[in-house]
Amino acid sequence: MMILYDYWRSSAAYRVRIALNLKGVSYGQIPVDLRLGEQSQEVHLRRQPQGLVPALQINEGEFLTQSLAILEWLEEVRPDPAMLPRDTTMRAMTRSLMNQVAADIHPLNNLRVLKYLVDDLGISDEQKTQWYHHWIGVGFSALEKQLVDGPYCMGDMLTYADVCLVPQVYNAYRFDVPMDDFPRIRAVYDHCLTLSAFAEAAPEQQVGT
Ligand SMILES: N[C@@H](CCC(=O)N[C@@H](CS)C(=O)NCC(=O)O)C(=O)O
Repeated sequence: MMILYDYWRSSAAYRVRIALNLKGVSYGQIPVDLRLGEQSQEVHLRRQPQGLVPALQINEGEFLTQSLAILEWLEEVRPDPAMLPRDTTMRAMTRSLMNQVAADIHPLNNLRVLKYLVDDLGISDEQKTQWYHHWIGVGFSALEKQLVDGPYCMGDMLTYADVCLVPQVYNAYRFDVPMDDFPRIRAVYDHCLTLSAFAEAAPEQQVGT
């Protein structure tokens, strides 16, 4: 059985939990407590040399890292149900949305970045919140313009774009980002949470919360 090394509030791990559920893969979970710094311990660095979650153990001693790489791998080994459109243009557009969340929005607001801003550069908690809200606002404003009529990011088809978006929206709510200007994003989020694959992957449903 595959084992996901994750943390309940990690949005990168949340993406992988949703994808595993959608693909119908049963998996075990081992929490890596980011609050306690377990991600930087030697034992975890052997799984994920960057000191991040998630890491997915697919065989004894064999780990996959980087949530988008894991999503793509799952699509290859478990093509049904498809999480990327068949049409090559739509596929590229889906991957663009995935990358906007995972490569442009999320890294700026990751724990280690926020910690560095506070601990090393000495910004206040208020400035940290301002930073967080700013970069979510920039990213979501652009995303909002690209979403077509729902219920999903890509219209009728549930895709990995939704799998990436939902955890980021969860995080935005957690940090009290004003969401009034993003009705399409909110609609996708609300709809996805009605699906069991998303609901069961939610942070509050994980052990060690
Ligand atoms: N690009 C990576 C990002 C992984 C990542 O940043 N994980 C965060 C949690 S969402 C983490 O482990 N942070 C630990 C830290 O910042 O020390 C992926 O998609 O897997």
